[in-house]
Amino acid sequence: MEYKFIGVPMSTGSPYPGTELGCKAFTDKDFKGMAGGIAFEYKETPYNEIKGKNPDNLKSLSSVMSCCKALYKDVGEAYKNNKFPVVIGGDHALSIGSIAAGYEVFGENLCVVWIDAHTDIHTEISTETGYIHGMPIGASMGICCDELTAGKSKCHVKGENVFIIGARSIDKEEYRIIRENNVNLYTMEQIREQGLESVMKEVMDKLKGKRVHVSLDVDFFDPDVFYATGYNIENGFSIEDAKHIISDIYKDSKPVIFECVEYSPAKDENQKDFIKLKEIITYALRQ
Ligand SMILES: [Mn+2]
Repeated sequence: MEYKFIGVPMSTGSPYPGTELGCKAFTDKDFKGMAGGIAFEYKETPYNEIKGKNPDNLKSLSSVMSCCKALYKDVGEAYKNNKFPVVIGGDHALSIGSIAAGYEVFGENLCVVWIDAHTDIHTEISTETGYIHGMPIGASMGICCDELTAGKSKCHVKGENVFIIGARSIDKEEYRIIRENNVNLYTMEQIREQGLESVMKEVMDKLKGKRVHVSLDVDFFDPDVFYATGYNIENGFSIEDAKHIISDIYKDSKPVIFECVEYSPAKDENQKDFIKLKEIITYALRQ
């Protein structure tokens, strides 16, 4: 299957500018290298700043959602043309658009694996900051307001089909939402205690044969391993850990998209982390 790389130059879903340049770090040569001989195309989803007042609990709503709607179309086109979408952010709010596209094609069969230091499961009511990059899982489960809908209709990925791996910065309200919706949460503490291998065995028992939206936020990594992201969270994971997770997912389930978000080139000295980012994407595409 051919690849469709999709860049999303958006950072206003988050309070940290810089990730809008993440996808712009890639040249045609980089895409060629990651695709490894398989045909590909590159498309940049348009992001436009839309002026005007937005609610405090949904900051930059119009700009973020117009970009998510455009991404929904771009990912939808990839599915229609039988291409495998590889989405490069941008901030994590973009997943509202990409998950909506997958949900339209795969419906209730779609599962989401969220490899992230955060659970991103807020709603417009529970949010403490008002930034939409904390809400993509909430929006994809259909528990947020209609304004956070990117597709033709509201997305309703069931909590039991959502797997959050590596979270270590979780708000109290998020714990409540996770509990009430039976979301599968594997925190950093649990992974350290139980071991990644055993956690992944549990995850894959439930994911076997399922269609999976794979979304990797680079804040999953320890700041010593990968520093170039909007906001660093201590006690993170290694590149090998991410590879372990990806390899298990690709072995026993059917990924329908690979997404990598929150890379911030301005914080990346000598493109040290960019090389790791390419290494991870290449690893996923070689499985
Ligand atoms: Mn995230």
